Formats: sequence, structure tokens, C-alpha cells
Amino acid sequence: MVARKSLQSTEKLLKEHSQSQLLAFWDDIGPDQRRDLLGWIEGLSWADIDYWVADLVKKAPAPDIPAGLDPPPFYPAKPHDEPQRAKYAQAVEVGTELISAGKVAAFVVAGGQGTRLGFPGPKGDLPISPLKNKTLFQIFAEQIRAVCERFRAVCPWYVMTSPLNHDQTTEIFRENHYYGLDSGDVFLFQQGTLPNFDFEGRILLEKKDEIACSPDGHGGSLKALYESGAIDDMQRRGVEYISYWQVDNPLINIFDPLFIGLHVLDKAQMSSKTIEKSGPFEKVGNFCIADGKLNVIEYSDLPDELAEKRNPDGSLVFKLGSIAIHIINRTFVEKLNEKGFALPIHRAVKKIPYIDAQGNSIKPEKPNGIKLETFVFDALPLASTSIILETIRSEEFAPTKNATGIDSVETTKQMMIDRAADWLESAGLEIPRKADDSPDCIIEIAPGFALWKEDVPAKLDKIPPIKPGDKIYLA
Ligand code: UD2
Repeated sequence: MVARKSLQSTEKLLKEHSQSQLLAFWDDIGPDQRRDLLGWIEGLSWADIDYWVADLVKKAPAPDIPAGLDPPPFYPAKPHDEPQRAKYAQAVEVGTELISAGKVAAFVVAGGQGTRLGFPGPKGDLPISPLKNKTLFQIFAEQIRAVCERFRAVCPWYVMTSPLNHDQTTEIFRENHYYGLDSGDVFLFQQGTLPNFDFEGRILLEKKDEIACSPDGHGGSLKALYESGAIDDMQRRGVEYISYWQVDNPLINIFDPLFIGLHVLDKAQMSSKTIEKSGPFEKVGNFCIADGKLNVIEYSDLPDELAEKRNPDGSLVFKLGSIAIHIINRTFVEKLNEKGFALPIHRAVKKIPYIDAQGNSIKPEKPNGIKLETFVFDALPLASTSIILETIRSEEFAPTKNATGIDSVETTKQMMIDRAADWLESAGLEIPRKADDSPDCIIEIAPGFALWKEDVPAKLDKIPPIKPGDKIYLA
């Protein structure tokens, strides 16, 4: 039985916030469902809801673009001069020592839905490797295992899921025996959610006893790491640095000694990798300096005239794209949470399944409401110091976002083949190529065979000559 008092106070709360529709089906649901529904309602962030409705849901706020944006300084992919070469060499040493000492953890955000891909399960379970069809999770796990073996270290892996896919993801890890990792070193935890609204600001019901909610964005990771106990776990293990990446990028170099080393030498709290954008409107965030602070302005928010602004030599002024690869200090996450912090909330117009006033389940065919989310890069201006390291797109960034076309399964597989071919060619091997210069063969390199391009020369005796049309798996 739900206490009468609790129902009455919830009714009052909902009335005050014009959300009484959440109890519209109270008479149709049983005692357990009633208790769950009241729990959902109590768990909502009521102090914020009126503000969200007024400022983010009923209207689209103009993007908050600060005046006087400048491009930020960055470390180039290859050092420019002797002092920089010396610094990079020192950074690699520092990074290597930290990885070997178990002070760096892997952290993938895998809470989003694979809707755009048309893939039904958790995105991390998407088969992607060109020959063996390894899934994204397996590729990451093999890389982590290879690093642990190479550096004789324990490198724990934190995986953020969401209520949309947590149980399924946990089951996938179990079924796959944690891909050969020690299950004690893999920590899966869920991010939070935010309610979904219709355009009039009413919170939608997904079922008669369930509020329509969606994951609170990858920015939610900074709270979820803390609240789930992942940060405590890191502290117990002596982990100081968190290597953050997105589940859709199989080319990620999770433990990059150079990146970690530069971050630490410059005493940074949260750092980023960048690539030079392929054009003014590439769909990646833009690194900018605003009021002396590093910011990422999402592609959809950067005004066209800034996106297209050019230097005298014709290069883009805002050319540094954010590829969602960061090093974050564990203590930075701790301090944010201990002090209390809130990242800005962004709105997205979406198709949101809901229950209508008659109790019918509706799957809308066009956008019918607003989802809210936070972005992890909005924590960059909160960091006292940040560095940006440039990387090479073909080495480290192949996002799998769409079913076909740009950033699709097909382009990602091709980029995996291209990178493998480049690694072998750099070691002096001949790669058959088609007229358009793409490799006329399929090559897949397992992380256990080579973690980086520099590993290949020592393995040349294990690589057969490659003929046109060959399929070569190196493990
Ligand atoms: C993101 C970045 C963009 C660029 C690009 C690189 C944003 C807003 N934009 O674009 O600047 O760096 O990636 O690939 O992030 N995720 C969660 N929980 C959530 C939402 C997302 O874990 O609540 C994960 C999701 O599983 C995926 C990643 O975050 O791994 C990125 O999400 P997305 O694909 O929606 O971001 P996208 O492509 O708009």
C-alpha cells in the first residue's frame, strides 16, 4: 500500500510544477507499480524542472557563444623543434612509468543508443573488425590486455552504461568471459537519466507507471564515476589518471604514453586530443579559448562565419576538432563532486515514444519532444589547466555513427584496413594497392600483435608476403 500522505504530497508537488499528468493512470496500476512511480517522481530534480521547461524546453535558447573567441594553443602530432622533441621524449618516459605503475585506468562511455546505426544492442557489441568481426568491446579489451602484458601492469577498465543497456551490456561481458580480462578489473556502472518533455513542457510517460527518461549525456559520466563507487575503486588501486574515450571509435589508442606524459608534465586536470577538421562544418566540437578558458563549441552551435573564418594562409582559424578523447585526473572528478557542480544542459529535439492521454502507446514518426543532456567537454573550462595534443585522423579516429555513408560501419572497417596497411608499409613491407591507392587486400592486426606502428618492425618475420586479394590476420 502506498501511504496516503505520500500520494497527497506527490499530487501537491506535481500540481505546483504543472506536471499532474504523471499520475493520470494511478487508478489503472497496481500497488507495486504505484510505489515505483512515486519513487520515479521523487527522484526527479524538482529544483531544476521549472527552469528547464521555461528556458530549454518551451523555447530553444540561442547558443551561448562568448565574444572574442580565439583558437587555443596545442601540441602538434610531431614535435616542431629540438626543445619540443626533448619534451615529447620526456613525456613518453613519464607516461610509460605511470602506465607501468598501474596509475592509468581505461574509461569508455557506452551509455548512448545505437539508434543512428540501426543496431539493436549496446553499441559496444557491434561487430566491426574487418576480418574477424570482433566487436568494439572485444577490440578495446584486447588492447587493454596487450597493454597489461606489455607493461606488466594491472590497468582497470571502467565502462559506463545507461539504464537503456546496462543489463544487456553486463550479460555480454559475462557471456564473453570479460574478453580474457580479469572480471575483478572490469567495473561496469550506469549513468543517470533526465526526463523527456513534450514541446509544452509536460514530462512524458513511457508507460502508465514509468516516466520517459533518457541518459543524461556523456557529461553524466563525471557524476556517475563518483556516485557509482568507481572513483573510490580507483583510489584504492592508486589510479590517478582516467583515459576517456567513446565506444564508437575502434582506432582509439587507450594508453598513449605521450598524451599521458604531456598532461602530467604540464600539471593539467583535464586534457584532450584533437585532429585537424576535414572542413569548416565537420561534425565534431571545436576547441576555442573564451575568456581565457578552454571551451568546446559543438559543431551545431558554432556560427558559420566563425566556422569558415580563415587565416591568411587559407587554413581554418578554428581547425581543431574535438574527437572526445581525454585524460582526466581522478582528483579533478573528486573535487567537482565534493564541491558540487552542474554542467550546462543541452536540448535535443527527438522522437520520443510515449503514452497518450487515453493510455495508448505512441511511437511518433516525427519529433515530438525534447531530451536533455550534458556534455563531458563542458567540464574543460572548470579545469585549472588543460593541454591539447594533435593526433592523426587515420591513426586514431574512425567513429562509427551511421548505418551508411560518412562515419559508417563501412568507412570504419576501411579505416582499420588502411591503418594496418600503413603500419606494415612503414615497416618496409609491400602492400598491393588498387588504382585508387586503397589496399588491394584485407589486413587485420590484433592489439596483441602490435599496439602501435612502432611495434611492427620487430615482427616482420611473422608477416607473410601479401598478394592482391589476400586476407591477412596478424595475432
Ligand atoms: C560526439 C561529440 C562531437 C565529436 C564526436 C566524435 C557530442 C555532443 N559531440 O558527437 O563533438 O567529438 O562525438 O565522435 O558529444 N554517450 C553516453 N551516454 C549518453 C550519450 C552518449 O555514454 O548519454 C556516449 C555514446 O555511447 C557514444 C558517445 O557518448 O560513445 C558520443 O555520443 P554521440 O554519438 O551521441 O555523439 P555525437 O556523434 O553527436
